[in-house]
Amino acid sequence: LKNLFDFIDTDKNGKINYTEFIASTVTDHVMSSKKNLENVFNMLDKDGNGYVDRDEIMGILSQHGHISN
Ligand SMILES: [Ca+2]
Ligand SMILES: [Ca+2]
Repeated sequence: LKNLFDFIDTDKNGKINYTEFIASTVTDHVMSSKKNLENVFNMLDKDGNGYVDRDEIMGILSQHGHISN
C-alpha cells in the first residue's frame, strides 16, 4: 500500500491532491467520467480538506478489498 500511495503522491508531500488523484485514476483506467472522479475524490476525502491522506485512502482501499492484511 505504501508503494501505491507513493506512486499516486507524485510530489511526495504525504497527501494526495485532486490533480494527483486524477493522474493516477486516468493511468489505471479506473474511471472514465470526470463527474465520477469528483464524486470518488469527495468520498475519499472524508474530512473535506481537499487532500486524501494516508488514513483516508487506506480506509477506502480496505473497504474495496484491495488490502488482504
Ligand atoms: Ca502530493
Ligand atoms: Ca482529507
